[in-house]
Amino acid sequence: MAETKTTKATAKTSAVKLTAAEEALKKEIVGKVGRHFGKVMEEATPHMIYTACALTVRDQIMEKWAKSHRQVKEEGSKKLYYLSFEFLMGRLLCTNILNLMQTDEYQHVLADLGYSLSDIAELENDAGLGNGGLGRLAACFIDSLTTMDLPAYGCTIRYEHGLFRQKIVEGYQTELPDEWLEHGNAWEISRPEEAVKVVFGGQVDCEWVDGRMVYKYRNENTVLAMPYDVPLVGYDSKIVNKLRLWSATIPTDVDMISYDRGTFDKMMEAKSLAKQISGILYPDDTTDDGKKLRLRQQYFLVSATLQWILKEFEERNGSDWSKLPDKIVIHINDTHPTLAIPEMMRLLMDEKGLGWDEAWNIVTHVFAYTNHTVMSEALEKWNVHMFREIVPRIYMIVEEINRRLMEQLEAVYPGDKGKHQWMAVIANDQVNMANLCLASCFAVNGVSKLHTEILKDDIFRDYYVLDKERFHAITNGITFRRWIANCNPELTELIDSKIGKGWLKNSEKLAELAKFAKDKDFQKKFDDIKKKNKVALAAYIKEHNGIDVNPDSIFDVQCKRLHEYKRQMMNVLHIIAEYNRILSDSSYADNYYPKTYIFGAKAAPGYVRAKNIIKLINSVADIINNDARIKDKIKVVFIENYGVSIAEKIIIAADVSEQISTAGKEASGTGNMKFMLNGALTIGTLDGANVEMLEQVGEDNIYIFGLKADEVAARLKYAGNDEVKTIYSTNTSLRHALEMLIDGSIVPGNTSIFRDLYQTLLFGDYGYPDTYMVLRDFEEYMKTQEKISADYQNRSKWIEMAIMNTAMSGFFSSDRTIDDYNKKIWHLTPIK
Ligand code: 26V
Repeated sequence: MAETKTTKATAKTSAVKLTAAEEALKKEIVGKVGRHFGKVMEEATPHMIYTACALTVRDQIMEKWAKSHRQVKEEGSKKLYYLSFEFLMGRLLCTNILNLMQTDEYQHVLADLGYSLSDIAELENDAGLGNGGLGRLAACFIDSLTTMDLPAYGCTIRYEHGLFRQKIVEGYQTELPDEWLEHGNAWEISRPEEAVKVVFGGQVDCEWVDGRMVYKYRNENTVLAMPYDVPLVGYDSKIVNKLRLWSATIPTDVDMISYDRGTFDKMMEAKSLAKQISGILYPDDTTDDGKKLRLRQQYFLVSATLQWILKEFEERNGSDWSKLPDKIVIHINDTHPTLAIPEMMRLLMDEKGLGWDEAWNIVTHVFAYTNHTVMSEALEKWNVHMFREIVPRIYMIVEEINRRLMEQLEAVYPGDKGKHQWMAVIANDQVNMANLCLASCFAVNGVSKLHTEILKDDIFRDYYVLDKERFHAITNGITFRRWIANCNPELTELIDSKIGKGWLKNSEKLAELAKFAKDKDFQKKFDDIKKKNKVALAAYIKEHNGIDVNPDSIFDVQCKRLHEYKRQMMNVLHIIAEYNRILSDSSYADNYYPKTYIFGAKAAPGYVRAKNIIKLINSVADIINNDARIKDKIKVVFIENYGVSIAEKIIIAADVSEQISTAGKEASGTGNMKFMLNGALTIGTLDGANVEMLEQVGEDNIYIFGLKADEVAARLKYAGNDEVKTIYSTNTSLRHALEMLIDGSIVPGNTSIFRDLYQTLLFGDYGYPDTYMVLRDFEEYMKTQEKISADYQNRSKWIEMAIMNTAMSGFFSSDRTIDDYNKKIWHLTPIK
């Protein structure tokens, strides 16, 4: 539910005289309220006003759409299909209005009607169809593709419930369903005429018919994939692209009346299957049923999308399938949509009549794959028996892909069974999805320089050695339209006033801001905006957490998924250590500059330890925030239900951005870029895109600490317990903080609640302690934090550094990322 559901219309305060165009827009909005809801303005609820506004925006997009559609067709443009299980779009009203360049108009008209655009926009539920970085990246990409006039479609599932809504109850995360569709979705258009059938399970019989193998299904289950299209406009651009959301339902070509009992039961089964398939994002996969559901979701998305892609191609280009790689490119966003590869083989062979070699030659020139994580638990593998049960025909194809791959590997590495197994698509009774991508895609990429090096040197090394050319390093980016123009309009205006407006589309131009970094007048304006954003966040915290925070304190923020490798744990241990020192060392206390530590994080529902870390953060917050001896010098705040919209409020108010993952583990990070763009200083390890942030901004403007990726790897290979033992015995403040986890001082009297956290740091899960180097990096982290506190007090210097961060963040625009993908992989042409 949107956070400010209770928002009432604000009084008619800031009305200005409307222009003729604005009067026309006002009439449109009033007309929509009447026609859509049968209400006059006086009776309309703010929700109705929101929907009316959204519909006027949609009308404008639809007009552009028809034209853009015609043009793409006439130009015969190559198209990108970006397949992703996650699209974390957030709210669309303000970004669409911004992209249509009509923010002022809507603001004026709504003010005239007695509302504020920002209040109305808050009523939209976030489209939270994603979990983390990979999903938000997909959303940034589609904005950049559209802004750059490149023809592209995002494809995903229209989950009835997106990622769970997080509610903190007594410090613990609880998960509630995300009801994002409760008021409908004003942006989508259903396309029942384009629905397709997707077939699961059953048995497959092979028959020779007219000299050709035909595959027939028995006892299969069929669901209908219903598409919903969300048209998307770019910033000041011509093309209209779309996000296609597939929803599962039951086929309608069945005659309910004549159903006998068996058929009826089967239909009810299909109905329940359909409901589950587009029910929720990431069902719990700790059970077999959960795993099966995920696999069905994967096949559902790719089968529906591929049928649509081939139909579109055929309508435009006829059935010369060899032209497919010239006309389309399909991007696989992490391994979740990998079944698209065998599904295309199936469609080309079984439905279009191509032979294996012909089909394989096409398929291996159409798909590109991005890896987004090196964490082994996220590298998908499916049990062969389950796979065969859910998608029997696809399994036959995967088996054949593997058989041919093994023949090739035997030719290259004769007798090297170990290597064959490691590279196999099917091994140890499992289907290895990353290897299926590596065996089939014409391009493979990592999402930062360091991450790509790790793919090449380590996890995908054997495939890299065989064909180096197809590996690319493409550093992630963020769309500046959402992550500064939309969420930080005052800073955007200030930048415009200095360097003109072009930088929102031509991000390298931001560097021109560097020459104002020392300018006192500019510094003051820059800092005033940060302060205003901090005051607004403090008000949000007061309203939602009931905690008073001091806007003059350092806002130190760590907002991201909760995972041990991201090391929220190190941050908390450091807070405990600071707290202890304030209590025990009066000169430290007197000189301590006030800090507000802000966290936001969702933990995967089955990740018990991550959820325990959330409880720890909240418990530490309770202790410190309520300890009068601390005199409000430290405040700890956990912001509930972190997602795109709340991120927009937090990031613009941050002074310090925590990017402290264990080096080598964070593929890129994109939050880091959002903070940098909005003038926060990073405290971070040499991990993911932090490495490139350092390159851009220079070492004087970023706080780097900790072990490097190769040092971490060396420790994970060889080191024993000695290092950890030494740290434990010599670093007293760390030891004291660790002991507090188990001595009952954090949740008074409870000595067991955080024992697992203590245990894993000091002794490890398999006898190997401190897997994520929390203890090894602690000392340097603490010293770096001390330096930050000192530097922050030199206001002019700090603001200069903050400005330099904004100025040097141009490289991290997703427009640059998309340009890289396009030059290296996709080769699309902008529409004329
Ligand atoms: C993790 C989980 C855990 C909970 C259950 C569902 C689920 C599904 C997928 C994953 C893998 C996470 C993939 C991901 O989001 N990776 C992030 O991708 C970003 C964009 O490239 C990158 O900046 C981040 O470093 C990387 O963690």
